Amino acid sequence: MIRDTCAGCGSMELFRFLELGSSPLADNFISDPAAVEPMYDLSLLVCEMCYLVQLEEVVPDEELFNKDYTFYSSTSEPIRKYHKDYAAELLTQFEQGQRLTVEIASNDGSLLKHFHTNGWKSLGIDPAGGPSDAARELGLDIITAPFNAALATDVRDDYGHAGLIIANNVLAHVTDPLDFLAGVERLLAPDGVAVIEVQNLDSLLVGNMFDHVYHEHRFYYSTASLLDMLNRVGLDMVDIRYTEPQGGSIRVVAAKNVPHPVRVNQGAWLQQTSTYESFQGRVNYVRNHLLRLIYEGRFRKIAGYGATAKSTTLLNFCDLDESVIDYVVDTTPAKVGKFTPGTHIPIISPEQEQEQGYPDAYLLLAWNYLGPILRKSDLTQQSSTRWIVPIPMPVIL
Ligand code: DWN
Repeated sequence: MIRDTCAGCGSMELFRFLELGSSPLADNFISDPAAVEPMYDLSLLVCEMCYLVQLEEVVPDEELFNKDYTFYSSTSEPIRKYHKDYAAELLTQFEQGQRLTVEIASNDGSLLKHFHTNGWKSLGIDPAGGPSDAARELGLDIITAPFNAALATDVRDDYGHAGLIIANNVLAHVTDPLDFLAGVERLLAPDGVAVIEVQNLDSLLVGNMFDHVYHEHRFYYSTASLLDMLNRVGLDMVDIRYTEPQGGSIRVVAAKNVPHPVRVNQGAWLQQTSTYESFQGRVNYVRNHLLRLIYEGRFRKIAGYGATAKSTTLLNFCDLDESVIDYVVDTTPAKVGKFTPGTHIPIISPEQEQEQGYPDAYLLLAWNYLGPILRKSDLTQQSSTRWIVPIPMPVIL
């Protein structure tokens, strides 16, 4: 579907400010490099009325989030730790007694399990079959379906209102955010709270994080555009904080009938088209500078570190395929033995890499974990291995 009206306000005043060309599905790691992969245009639009940023081409859910979907939260150590800390905060802050806690986009139960093991009445909702099955193996009650207002009615009728709804890193992934939020409002108890976390558009633009643009991420929110969407369905902000995941995220607590809603001075810069006009130029510079570092570095052997979804955008936009990158090393069993989408670079495990020897340089595809990875690598890699960090500005460490 090619978007020609804004998903937030319905305006047709859409300005295309980022073009990344044709790209495969970011999490579609393939088993056969000769397979024909579906490719889709990857372009970003900003609405010049409400400044909601959204993908121009929308790929259907059934192509993105099916049983072969390879992203399992629990396979990423930093995500596991983040979820444990996140759950501990909510368990303390929002005691529910026997009221229902619902996590929308519960994936493999990495976050929701902490509520279940603490005796909270909990329910997970996720469209991806594989991760849902993994969550059920933890004893979790899971509905395998995309969340929307219609499903919210069914859940409310079957389970009752929810005192706590958690929507972590999902509002960017839905096809109709207003319908999604209307469902949150419908399922939420009158005095309930919804905790919603999304990647921060502010960080994406300032940090040149163009690799965070891929077909799973249909929307990109600033504080102002997120608040606008909440208000359109009768929700308001009770609290807001800025968190680390994905290079910088926004976490809001939303509720109904908020007597003193929180307001944040977003800064006018995100409410003017000129801000977006300069982004393509910066992205092109990052690509050209990265290619200069790679080709002028005269590294005999370069490997990718972390087969991230975002690396699909980076590698395809920069034309970095198996002729330049020897392999990608990744700790995720479901990805090992497969190939990167569109660029067909083989993915190997750390154990396989140890057997075959380390590269002269790593292209750090999981740059959002720079700290933990460098600390860990000091323990395993030869000290002469260099690190090419692509975002926010390419640099060699
Ligand atoms: O929206 C999404 C974000 C939240 O998470 C999903 N669509 C998919 C996923 O995006 P991603 O793949 O870019 O997420 P990560 O967590 O940045 O991916 C990390 C990848 O790197 C994993 O495949 C694990 C791997 N890894 C590794 O091999 N060694 C990670 C670390 C920290 C490591 O030390």
